[in-house]
Amino acid sequence: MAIINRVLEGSVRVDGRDAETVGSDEFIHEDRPFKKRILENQDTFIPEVQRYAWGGECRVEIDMHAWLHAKETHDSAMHIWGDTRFYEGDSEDTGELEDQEHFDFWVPRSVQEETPAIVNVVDLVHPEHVGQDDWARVTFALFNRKPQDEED
Ligand SMILES: [Ca+2]
Ligand SMILES: [Ca+2]
Ligand SMILES: [Ca+2]
Repeated sequence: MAIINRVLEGSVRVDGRDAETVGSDEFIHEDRPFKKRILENQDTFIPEVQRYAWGGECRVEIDMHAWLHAKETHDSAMHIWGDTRFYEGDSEDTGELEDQEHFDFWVPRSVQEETPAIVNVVDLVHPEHVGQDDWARVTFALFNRKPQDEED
């Protein structure tokens, strides 16, 4: 039996602010591309989009899963879900969890080249002092494409 698969492709971007009481705030604007073959009816963990750190004190972690549904029942739509976590502490490796949000959305088959990406936004915030919030925004921009033969 042929193995059915599609390619989940696009980017996961993190924008955020590390607020400072002394000196300027520090920002992240990091857009990471990725491309992953997803097999039908199989939980696929996507580790490429996991960790974004900045400013010496802030970090966002993303755990992301994909499930490709059958063409017959769901027209090969992908279900994407996972968790985002926002840490702020005395280093970028801190264990101080300030906020977390679950995400859960679908990426239908991108039928043509010009089909726009499916965009899903997750906001995280660490209310520190008035007007001095640390925050992060995770933006998923994804396509569900047919694999090309040359891909592995
Ligand atoms: Ca800070
Ligand atoms: Ca800092
Ligand atoms: Ca903290």
